[in-house]
This record gives sequence, structure tokens and C-alpha cells, in this order.
Amino acid sequence: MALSWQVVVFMVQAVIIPVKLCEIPSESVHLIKSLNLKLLRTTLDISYEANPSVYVGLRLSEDHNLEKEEEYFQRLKASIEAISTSRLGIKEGEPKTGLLALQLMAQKVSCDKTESTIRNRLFTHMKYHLHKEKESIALNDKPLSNYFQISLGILAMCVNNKVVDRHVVHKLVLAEEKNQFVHGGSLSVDTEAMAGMALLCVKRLNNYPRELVLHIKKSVRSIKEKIVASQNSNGELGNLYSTPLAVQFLLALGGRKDHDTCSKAINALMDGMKEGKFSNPMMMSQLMPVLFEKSYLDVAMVDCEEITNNPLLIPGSPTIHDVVVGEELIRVRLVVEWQNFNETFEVPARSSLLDILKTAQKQNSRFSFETKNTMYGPFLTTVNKVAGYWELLKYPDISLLQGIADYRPENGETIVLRPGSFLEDFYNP
Ligand code: B12
Repeated sequence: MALSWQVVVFMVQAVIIPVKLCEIPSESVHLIKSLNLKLLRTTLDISYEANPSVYVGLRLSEDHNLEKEEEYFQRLKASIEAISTSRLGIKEGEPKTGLLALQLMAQKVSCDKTESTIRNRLFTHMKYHLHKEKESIALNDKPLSNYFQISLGILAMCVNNKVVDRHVVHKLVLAEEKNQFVHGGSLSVDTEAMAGMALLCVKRLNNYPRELVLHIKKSVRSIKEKIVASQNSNGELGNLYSTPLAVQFLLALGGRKDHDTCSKAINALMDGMKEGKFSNPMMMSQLMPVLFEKSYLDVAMVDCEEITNNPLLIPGSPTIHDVVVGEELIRVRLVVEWQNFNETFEVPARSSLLDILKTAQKQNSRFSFETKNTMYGPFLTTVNKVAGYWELLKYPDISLLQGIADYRPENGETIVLRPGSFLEDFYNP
């Protein structure tokens, strides 16, 4: 039977017009612009230390306010120089593997002609950190920081065209084989994606023995399978906040086979953006490259001549907050597991969990807490003088997807603070 002309046209188009793997819908321009402005606005608040991940995100965008980006880079440069001139070493319990990696990537996308001595010192620090991470894995079967940061470190060296010690790469490959990329108790899709990008990059450097290359290829395939299998009914890969890095990995991998997986994931991201779920600068910075169909591997290819200024990209005041607390009051119950603490507090509607913890501390002498500032915001480190990893949950067992400064409980909700695995030893010596 003769084919109708529409079928023929469709088939010809399918052959000559390449299907893009993770295409961003064209009607999303406004959404993307507003995220770009939101991210740019976070750079204006000088009470926060400059965040290299935010800078990398801005540089991988295709819309630039060159003046603001330059001002921000000058602030970053001061901390980069301070690290590069510091003595080689790692303060007990404070590895800087991830931070150094992000600084190296920031330096690369800045097109700054930083003195080569400073750049070389940074590479030396990075190598040293990766070496110490490798030693820790060999000795204790766990990194000093985590596999996400080791992957970032390998990636940062690689996009700067520096060869990473093959034993370090081998440790990452082995960890993937042994399913060691976990967050809390479950699979860390973020880490899978970051490791996947690092391995893709080193594979392309073409500098390793054949056997290791075969191992790398096998790991990349297994990472891809795990990421694709992690897609939920909303289209998210893992959860909403691991989806940006997972899509970056799929983009870096290329090929057309995962078109469906990727477009569902992009839709989930667009919905998340519309619902205002991307307000944390770190999360926005990991999402930014995806909106321009890029991945962290593109850090290697930033073309300084091509970056042009958009005079219309003007961020508003840095003090505009996305969420304002309401006048009406809500009731939130706070439970501290293992400590027999179970109390209800009244707070203004839309208060963050951090506000609730502050209220609890003020009103109840049996409750106290401490936090540590990180690039993602305040990290809860200590509850009632017990230090370690405290997991945040919504009763009974739903692990929160946001930190204490971003999560806003609803009226009647119960928040559970649970000692994480390494605190269990404290309670069950
Ligand atoms: C490793 C990791 C952890 C480890 C960190 C310790 C370790 N073993 O190294 C553990 C398991 C403890 C952890 C805990 C949590 N995490 Co976490 N974590 C990560 C991961 C995979 C990498 C972080 C990292 O090393 N970054 C690189 C370095 C350079 O940054 P850094 O600031 O120096 O790193 C430190 C802090 O970031 C801190 N940290 C880790 N996670 C979080 C989350 C928040 C909200 C904050 C404020 C800090 C923080 O630990 C890092 C290592 O010391 C990211 C994935 C991602 N996409 O970024 C998720 C991620 C940041 N975590 C997330 C979440 C939700 C949490 C928890 C709130 C989960 C929970 N329900 O309890 C808790 C934090 C609770 C608290 N006490 O405040 C989300 C954040 C999403 C968002 N909207 O902000 C991410 C994106 C994972 C995800 N897709 O869901 N995390």
C-alpha cells in the first residue's frame, strides 16, 4: 500500500531534523528569565559570603549582567586567593574538597587571567584533597567529605584539562559498583549524576589504561540505568532537587534514546519553578545550566568572546523576600526522637522551620539547637546539646526535601527531628 504524503514528510523530518534530547519548551522564556534574575539578586546581598556555585550557574546562562557578574567574581577571587596561599592541609573534620572544586570551576568560567601561580596552587590543593579522600576510603571505606564532593573535585580538574590520579578515579568507580552513593538511607541521585559527569569527563580525556576505561564505561551505564529507573510519576528523577543534576548528566551523555525520560523531567522542573519551589540559591545554581541545555562539562568550553551583556537584565533589590509570614497563627508540633520531647508551638502562618525552632528555644527551656552556615543555608548540627546529623521529617516518616530555613510547615503539622545513623551509636553505645 502506498504511504500517504504526510507519513513520508514525517519520516523525512525525523531523519533530517535531529530530536534534541532535553529540549526546553520555548514558552518558558519568562520563567527562565525570572530565575536568572532571582539568582542574580542573591549576589547583591553582601552579608553572605560569595558562593562559587552561584557564579558558575550565572556564567552557564546565556543571559548576562556582566557588571554584576564581575563584581561578584571580585568577591569570590578574594576567597580563592586566600585558599590558594594557605598551607596545604585539612582541618580535622572539615575537608574543603567540594568548595575547592567549585572555586576551580568558577575561576575557569570567569575568563579571569589570574596569575598562573595562584591557579597552580589551587590545583595542588585540589590534588592533595583528592589524595587524602582516597586514603580515607582505603582506610575506613568512606571519604573524608562524601562521594558528591569527590566527583566535583574530579570534574573540576578534568574541565581544566588536568589529569586526575587514576587511583582516585578507580575509587569512585568502585563506590558506584558497591552502591555507595546514598543520602540518608536511600539512593542519592544527585551523587550518581555528579559522579556520572565526572566519569564522562575523564573518559573523554583519554588518559587512562584500557582496563580502567572499560570500568568507567560500565559505571556510566550503570549510573544511567539507576537515574532513569529513579523517575517517579511526577517525572522527577529522584526528587525535584536532584532532577537538575540528573538532567545535566543525561545532557552530557547525549544520544536520543532518553528523550521521553528527559522531557518528563524538564516538565517536572518547569512545574517546580512555577510553584516557586526553587528559591534556594544553591538549588537555583544547579538548575541554571539545564535551562540552557548545558551541563557542568560545558565549563570546559565557555567561550569568553561570546559572552555578551544584556542591558535589560537588572536585578531588583536584594531585600525583596519571596515569602512573607502571615498574621494568622498556626500550630506546629515538634518531636525530638529519643529525647521524649513532644510539644506544640504557635507561630505565624508561613513561618520557616528555623523560625519554629527559635520560638521553641525561647519558650521552652528543655529545647535548644545550633546550626552551621553552609552554601545551602543553615544546617542543623546540634539538638539539646547532642551534635551530629539530625534528619528532618514530617510525621510519621516523610524525609523533608528542604532545609530548616526553606521548609514552611502547615497548620497542624508535626515535625520530627531524628538522630541520623552516626548518632545512633550515641544513643545505643
Ligand atoms: C552529602 C549530602 C548530605 C549529607 C552531608 C554530610 C556528608 N556526608 O557529607 C547528609 C546526609 C548529612 C545530608 C543531610 C541533609 N540533606 Co543533603 N545533600 C547532600 C548532597 C548529596 C551533597 C552536598 C555537598 O556535599 N555539597 C557540596 C559542598 C561543596 O557544599 P557544602 O555546603 O560545603 O556541603 C555541606 C552542606 O551542604 C551540608 N548539607 C548537606 N545537605 C544539606 C541540605 C541542607 C538543606 C543544608 C542547609 C545543608 C546541607 O553538608 C555538606 C557536607 O558537609 C546534596 C546534593 C546536591 N544536589 O547538592 C544533598 C542535598 C543538598 N540535601 C538535601 C536535603 C533535603 C538534606 C536534609 C534536609 C534531609 C533531611 N530531611 O534531613 C538534611 C539536612 C538536615 C539538617 N540537619 O539540617 C537536598 C536539599 C534540597 C533543598 N531544597 O535545599 C539535596 C539537594 C538532596 C536532594 N536532592 O534532596 N545531606
